[in-house]
Amino acid sequence: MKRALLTLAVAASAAAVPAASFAADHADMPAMAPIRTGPSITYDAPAVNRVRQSVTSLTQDQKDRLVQAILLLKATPSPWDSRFSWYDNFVWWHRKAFSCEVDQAHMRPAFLPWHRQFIFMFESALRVVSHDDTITLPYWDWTDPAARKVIFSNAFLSPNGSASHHWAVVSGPFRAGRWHLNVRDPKANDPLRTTYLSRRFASWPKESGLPTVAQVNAAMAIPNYDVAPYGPSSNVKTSFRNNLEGWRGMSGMKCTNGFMVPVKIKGNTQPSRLHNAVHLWVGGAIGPKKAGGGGTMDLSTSPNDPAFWLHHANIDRLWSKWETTHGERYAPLHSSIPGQGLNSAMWPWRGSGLFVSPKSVLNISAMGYAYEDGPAAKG
Ligand SMILES: [Cu+2]
Repeated sequence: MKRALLTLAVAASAAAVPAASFAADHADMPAMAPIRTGPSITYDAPAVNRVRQSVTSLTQDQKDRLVQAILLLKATPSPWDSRFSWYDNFVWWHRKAFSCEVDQAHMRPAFLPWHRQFIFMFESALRVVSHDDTITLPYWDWTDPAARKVIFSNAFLSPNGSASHHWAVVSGPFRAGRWHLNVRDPKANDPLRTTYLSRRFASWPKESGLPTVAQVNAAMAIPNYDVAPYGPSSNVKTSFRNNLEGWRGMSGMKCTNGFMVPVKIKGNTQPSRLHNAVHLWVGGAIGPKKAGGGGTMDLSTSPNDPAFWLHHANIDRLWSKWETTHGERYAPLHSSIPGQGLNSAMWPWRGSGLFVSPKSVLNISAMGYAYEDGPAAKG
């Protein structure tokens, strides 16, 4: 039965491959439908502090409750946008953040604050749908091989994709037939447009694998939050943000097929690092190479892979450790690019009834959460 469902999914995606224009690609979702004013849940500091744990310190019961909450969020309508489930609304925001008209969450200074708010709201949503205030997002310390084994197992977020099933994930809670990708990338980014989760670990030939302790330490030692030109070409020896985000050998960015993409310096073959390297390690190389051909974690819709949240919890943890060492510093103070200045409103939360700027998320203790290996949140 499982096999039959999977075959259907593969056949459907193969049938969808014939050429379509960019406009047709984007016709799957309205371009910029207004997001309705937010739900009656608040994201103020809760009475009970949230402590985010390493995946290696979770009990099986905690893992089970997190998985159940994720599945429930996937089945609950979004309070902001009637086109989506609550889970899929997050995937859509992440995809839209890459579009040329929004262009706020990646390759720029707001990368860290934008994702801090993004995963905080996701964590809040899990707690709301499950009526379980003990749920917090665990983090994935990629330098610990034991963490990887915990995450990618049938007992938690499902294993690697299957070579004999087009790298579809075929077992565990997020297997094909049970976990369906509704919001997908446009075909220009994702020629396969599969409706199942795909992973092919460590398969990009020129990438270097999961981050090392030395790479993490080198990023953490940089005292400047970010430096001009505040993009993917910011010097990784002096820009903490760009070092941690993981761009290497880029000259800038440009709008291609409606999405902002980095531009490589000619002849540069430096592998991605840290944040970017982890996305590429999980998703891997799957589809036709010339079109990009990435697995789920490689795409603008990467939150379709539930490992996304654990990966970004670790990015957020490293940023908060950096803040403990170097202070709550952010740059630039002002920017003509939307969402990038210290006090700029970030998309899309203003449309959801929330004013969120980089400054408003600099202090995780004020937001009401902490990491188990960091300073405790103020009560
Ligand atoms: Cu992202």
